Amino acid sequence: MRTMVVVVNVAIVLAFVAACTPTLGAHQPKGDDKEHTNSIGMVLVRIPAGKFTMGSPTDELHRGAEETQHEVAITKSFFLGAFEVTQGQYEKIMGNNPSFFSAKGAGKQRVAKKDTSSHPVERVSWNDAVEFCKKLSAREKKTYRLPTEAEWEYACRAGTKAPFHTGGKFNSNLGNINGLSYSSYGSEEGGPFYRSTVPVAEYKGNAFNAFDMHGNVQEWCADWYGADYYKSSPKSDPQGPEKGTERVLRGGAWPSSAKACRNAARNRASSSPVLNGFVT
Ligand SMILES: [Ca+2]
Repeated sequence: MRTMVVVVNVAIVLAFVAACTPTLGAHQPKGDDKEHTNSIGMVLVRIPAGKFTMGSPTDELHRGAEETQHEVAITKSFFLGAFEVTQGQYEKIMGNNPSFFSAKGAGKQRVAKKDTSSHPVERVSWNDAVEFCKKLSAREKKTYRLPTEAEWEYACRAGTKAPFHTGGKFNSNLGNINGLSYSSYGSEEGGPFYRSTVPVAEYKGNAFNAFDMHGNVQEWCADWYGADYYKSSPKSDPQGPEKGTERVLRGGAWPSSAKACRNAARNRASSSPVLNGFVT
């Protein structure tokens, strides 16, 4: 069997439920080696090697100074979890479900009578996410790891240079984010605000067939966070700073404004306490 590097999105944050279906929504399975389904039903999509401009242009609305644009090459294709890791998948591997929005979670009244097994797992620390990958690797006899920050942005953009993989506008009709009108980007359009996670893949995926890259729950990356790292990072397959105090989180979450969910938007948190910096 050939060696395959498999990258998995593991999500953090918290949630509350809305209308949910236990299916994988808009996802359409693909054949051949573009997609892999593992023994616990995780679908992984092949992200091709390529080059892209990481970071945001200086005229991008609401950009951060740490988003310095630079050219990056991803030299090897890899498999990325098409969906955020679900509560059901996490429990199968780790034997517990730490999610706020679950039948036994602190937010259980908010998900009463809901099956949250297809919601993304949350309240997962970076250390927990790494442990999940380790245990899953042993079970599947393939290497699972968190994506690097560069791999994450490359996969999220899926060829787009705009602020979002959907283009220049984003609001809660396009992903599970804060639905108040001031939270939209590129327009004043509001939308639904579920104040919770929703099942994975309820919204259209990007050109790589990756879902919920903007919103629902934030996703841990492997890298230490470095605000100035982009100014000196290697051009090929950057792995993040050698040292740091916080790990990278990407993509924003259900309570986020669209600006925090941009392709280039960078967030970070301590790797062990689960909820540093986050509120329910
Ligand atoms: Ca997400």
